[in-house]
Amino acid sequence: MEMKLAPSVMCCDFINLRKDLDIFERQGIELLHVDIMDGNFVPNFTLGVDFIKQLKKATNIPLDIHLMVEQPERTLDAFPFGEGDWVSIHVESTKHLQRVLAKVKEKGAHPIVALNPATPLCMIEDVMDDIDGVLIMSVNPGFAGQKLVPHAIDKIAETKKLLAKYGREDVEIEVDGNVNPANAIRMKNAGANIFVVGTSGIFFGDMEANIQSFRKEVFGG
Ligand code: S6P
Ligand code: MG
Repeated sequence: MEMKLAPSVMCCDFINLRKDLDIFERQGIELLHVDIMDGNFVPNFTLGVDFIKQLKKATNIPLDIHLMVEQPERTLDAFPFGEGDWVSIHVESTKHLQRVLAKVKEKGAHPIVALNPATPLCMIEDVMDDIDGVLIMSVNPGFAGQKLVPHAIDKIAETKKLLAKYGREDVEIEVDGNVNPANAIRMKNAGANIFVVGTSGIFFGDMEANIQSFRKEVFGG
């Protein structure tokens, strides 16, 4: 499975966003992780529809849109995603999970089913045919800069097993929250291949050097 690095755009310097995007493009970043929060599903607000529209004009890097909103079926059509993009839908956010995941697929994007730390893995068993990815939250969503919920590592390993049980070894496993190199090595060994990196992974000091050393330390190249 291809290893993918997905910097969390909410951690960027918005006043100098072009500078960060240039670094991501130079470093061959695979996905841009875009956190959408509605102040309801999580107690915070972050990026929105207009921001994504501008981001799409500014870069060709595919987006990884993480929807932390109640009832995403009500607002999904407003988001300009398509071919090559990834969209995460939280199990806890909708009564109509299958329908929302299918809609993401219909729009040409890769559907990912996302789980909060306290949500059991069995909740995804009935949408196995509808997903290209599983997002295991390794912190409770809402804020950058939090500490790893340790159970997330075992949950990644359980996800890997569950996917194999359903013959879905092609489904990618993403992790989000406190993905520093040391945690990421454990996450990778457990089966993750998409790594959302924020304040603990790359957004400090020399970001470009941090991306390079993360790849080397965690991906081995
Ligand atoms: C959190 C959000 C994440 C953060 C990321 C930041 O609710 O979904 O994508 O931006 O966790 O990384 P870090 O290293 O600060 O935890
Ligand atoms: Mg996120």
